[in-house]
Amino acid sequence: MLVNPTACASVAAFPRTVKAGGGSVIASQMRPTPPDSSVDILRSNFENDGYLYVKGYLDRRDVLKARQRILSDMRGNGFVGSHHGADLASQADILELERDGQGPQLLNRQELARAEPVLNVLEHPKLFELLEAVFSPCASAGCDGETRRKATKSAASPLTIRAHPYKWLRAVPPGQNTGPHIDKVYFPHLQTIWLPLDDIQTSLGSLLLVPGSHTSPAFSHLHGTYGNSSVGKDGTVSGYLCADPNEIASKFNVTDSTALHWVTDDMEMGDVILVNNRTIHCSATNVSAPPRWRISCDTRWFVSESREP
Ligand SMILES: O=C(O)CCC(=O)C(=O)O
Repeated sequence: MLVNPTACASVAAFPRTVKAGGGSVIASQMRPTPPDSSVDILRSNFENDGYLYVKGYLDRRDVLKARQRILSDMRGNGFVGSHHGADLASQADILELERDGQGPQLLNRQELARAEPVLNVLEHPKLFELLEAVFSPCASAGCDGETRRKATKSAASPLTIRAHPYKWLRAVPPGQNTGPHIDKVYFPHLQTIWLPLDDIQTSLGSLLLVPGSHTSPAFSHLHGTYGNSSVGKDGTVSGYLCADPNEIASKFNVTDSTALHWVTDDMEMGDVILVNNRTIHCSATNVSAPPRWRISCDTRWFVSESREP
């Protein structure tokens, strides 16, 4: 299928109507946490909001290298047009949605996820540091960044942090999104870090979250039913709360309408989002014009207290 790029749509202010699966939500802007924040701020924002959105945490140039590698692979396979010459990093207009009935299937391209410039981002040392800051028992007790960095590198670190070898690398075409869910039903013992591998405006399919939904009593029925189920093995198949996020309230007895409040942002390469595994989230539908692939990766992490014999 050939697609002709046209002019870019203008970007609306927040709160903004964002399409998500079978419905739309009004979304406010996510609370950003600056990358140089103290451990206490990182930790308290994550605990209060159920997510941590650290703007510009990774070097954008590193993310661009990863993106370039992915796009040149997609171009080689005919999924990305060649009319942008070498400037692959800034454009990913869709040339063809399918070849021989298949899309790029990046979830099945683990060797691409492990290509050097890509893995450099997906397992960047700073991601280990962020997890250490948020989950280390030392974090709240005035442990400064330098002490934490040393602890992370030394055998004295109280935490064991390992990246899950599987990478949920996605090229999402127009019309698609991931439905509302919490990660606990797929991965009860893992943490998620979502990484935009493009500048992902809401119209391209940014992440949408419900802040506070990990602890709010408004969602106790949801957590006590759906949240205690095990709906999928690897997160690549459904297990969604519903197709339309607006059905969550009636389906899960959420009577406090203020609790179901969505946030999102126009995300940029280098931003990272740590998501509590009880926080309700989904991705916005890709409604990009001109149509483009949304390229991102959800990475999962084992974080546990070290139990040395
Ligand atoms: O990127 C997406 O479409 C969904 C990501 C997600 O839901 C997750 O990382 O848990």
